[in-house]
Amino acid sequence: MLTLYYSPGACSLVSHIALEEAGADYRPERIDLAQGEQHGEEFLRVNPHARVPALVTDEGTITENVAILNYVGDTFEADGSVPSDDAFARAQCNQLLGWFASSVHVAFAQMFRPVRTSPDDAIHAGIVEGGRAALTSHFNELDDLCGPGWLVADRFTAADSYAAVFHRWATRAKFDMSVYPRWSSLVGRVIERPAVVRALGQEELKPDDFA
Ligand SMILES: N[C@@H](CCC(=O)N[C@@H](CS)C(=O)NCC(=O)O)C(=O)O
Repeated sequence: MLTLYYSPGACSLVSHIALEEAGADYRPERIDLAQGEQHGEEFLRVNPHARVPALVTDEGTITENVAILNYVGDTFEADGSVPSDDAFARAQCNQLLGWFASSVHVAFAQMFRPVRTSPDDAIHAGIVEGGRAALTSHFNELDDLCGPGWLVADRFTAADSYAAVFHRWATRAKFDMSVYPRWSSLVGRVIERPAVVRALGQEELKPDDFA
């Protein structure tokens, strides 16, 4: 039995969708980030980095979305995670996940939480502005990568659901999403998948949030 620690709408939604796509037997365990539950003793025993997602398996705990998604891909060989049957598709997917986790996600954090870059309030506006500028460049690149199908080898992978999570965050951060029609249409295809609808339901999120 697996346990997924997640927070509604956080990057953990990507792992949540992967488990639903795989038909895995797992228990979703909600962590309230706004209430600081990630810093509580109980959760720090699960993930000392105080972050979701974390996946508890019979063999031990896996943290970091990219590691969880590779584990789910290898274990279940289903759509929605990382391809396990094609070395090039696997590399393409991990290439996108690596970029998303190490650059795009980090630019969102810079914009949402400038205090983590510097405790000096006086320079927060500049840090936020830098995050927004980096995101604008990432978004343009992402929109260019989107075609009529999926991001990787015409199969639904975690790269597509990660792109949908970013789309929701960007919408909430009041970016003008009308300038990213290809990315928006990819998100439309992601959110109509039955497994995605189930994961959103468990997190009490509405598909409209992604529009
Ligand atoms: N590198 C980690 C980042 C995980 C992460 O930053 N998760 C956020 C939610 S999207 C979190 O738990 N934030 C809690 C906090 O910042 O206190 C991964 O890719 O899994």
